[in-house]
Amino acid sequence: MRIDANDVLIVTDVQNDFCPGGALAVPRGDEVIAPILRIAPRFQHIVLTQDWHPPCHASFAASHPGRKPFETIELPCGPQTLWPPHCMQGTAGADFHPALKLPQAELILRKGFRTEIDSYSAFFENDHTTPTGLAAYLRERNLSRVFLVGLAYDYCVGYSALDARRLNFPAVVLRDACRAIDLNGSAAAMEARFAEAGVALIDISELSG
Ligand code: VGL
Ligand code: ZN
Repeated sequence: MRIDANDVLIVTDVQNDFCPGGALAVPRGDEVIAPILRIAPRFQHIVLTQDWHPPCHASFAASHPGRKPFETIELPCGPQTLWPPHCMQGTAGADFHPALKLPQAELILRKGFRTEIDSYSAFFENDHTTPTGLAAYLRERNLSRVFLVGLAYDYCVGYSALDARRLNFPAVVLRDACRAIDLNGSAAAMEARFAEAGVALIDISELSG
């Protein structure tokens, strides 16, 4: 697959809290950094996303007395998996991993900043209707195809890819530049949804140009 001038690389949530030693460490999460740095120079446009929660965020188990991390509860906008507090605004855990050196990135898109609602996708909050502004940004800049990498494969990368397709952007997930949380089969479930939605799933070795 050839990379062209209207393609954008969306680097999802490569933050300290999602890497080993972090508050919500994705197994081997830091292993995405080397492949991301290897392919980044081939893209003319890069967007970074940053999970960015206020202190008592609705996705934190600690915000729901008696609840534990990795349980699911019902919120007004639907089911919500509860997480350990992570990526709190202004903390070291919310910083990008120090090895993720991508100064050429053109946009840092923060998400999950409203207390009452989570946002896995870079395009919509978890009500699936409140836009983050990313679709309008991409359209206005004529960035028409999205390539997705980062953390976590089965949550923020995955939901961003599905929403990209819903908005009619061709979407390509670079599988070996992602790592999954894999909670109750979530990685396999997301892959089934990729197939249904027309998300292309390739390894970075399949990129050319
Ligand atoms: C994510 C769970 C909670 C992610 C963010 O980046 O995939 N997962 N917040
Ligand atoms: Zn989060």
